[in-house]
Amino acid sequence: MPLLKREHSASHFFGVVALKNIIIISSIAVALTACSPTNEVGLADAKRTAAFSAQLVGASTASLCATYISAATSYRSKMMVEAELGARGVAHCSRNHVGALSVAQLNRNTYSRSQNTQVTSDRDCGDFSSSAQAQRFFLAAGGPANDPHNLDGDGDGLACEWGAAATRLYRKALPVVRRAAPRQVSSSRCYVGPRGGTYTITASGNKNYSGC
Ligand SMILES: [Ca+2]
Ligand SMILES: [Ca+2]
Repeated sequence: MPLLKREHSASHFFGVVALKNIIIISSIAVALTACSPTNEVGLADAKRTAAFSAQLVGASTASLCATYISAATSYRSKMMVEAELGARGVAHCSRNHVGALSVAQLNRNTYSRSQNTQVTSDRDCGDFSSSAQAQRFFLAAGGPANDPHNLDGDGDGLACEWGAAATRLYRKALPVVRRAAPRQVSSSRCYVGPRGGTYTITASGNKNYSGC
């Protein structure tokens, strides 16, 4: 039985499986200790990162979101989860906007990667069905510190066109700002009626004879 499953229709069973997924993914996510995008990735960490990336593909969206919003998840892991969520077109997890982390990286860092290692099976942007998938692969292969497949030519830490795609996803999740209808405000000003009585005007426009 695989460790990770996609979402199931039976709600109780789904709940149990989702909880297992969250625990498994979260444990790997926390284990990835490279919390800064500028950290070099060691060999052991590279293996854990590759394993984590493989787990993400089979994980349910619910467990991905739980890992994405967890305070215990490292920054690097969140970037990978964000890419997987983006590949699925998920715009938000609870109140967290998917794409926000990647958008925050735009125009922030430039990676020179002068010591890139050569790979035998080179991948290009056109080999992926989406820039989000390219981004997850890029991170799993050592990005953003290393880019052996040369998927991030401008060196901003975002593979292929993921920066633009993440921006569109992020904006899609932003709430629509609606202009509130003008509210009638009650007045505390006292008016004097024709027979000498005093009154104020309520919010609904009626006279309030006990308002003064
Ligand atoms: Ca390439
Ligand atoms: Ca880039």
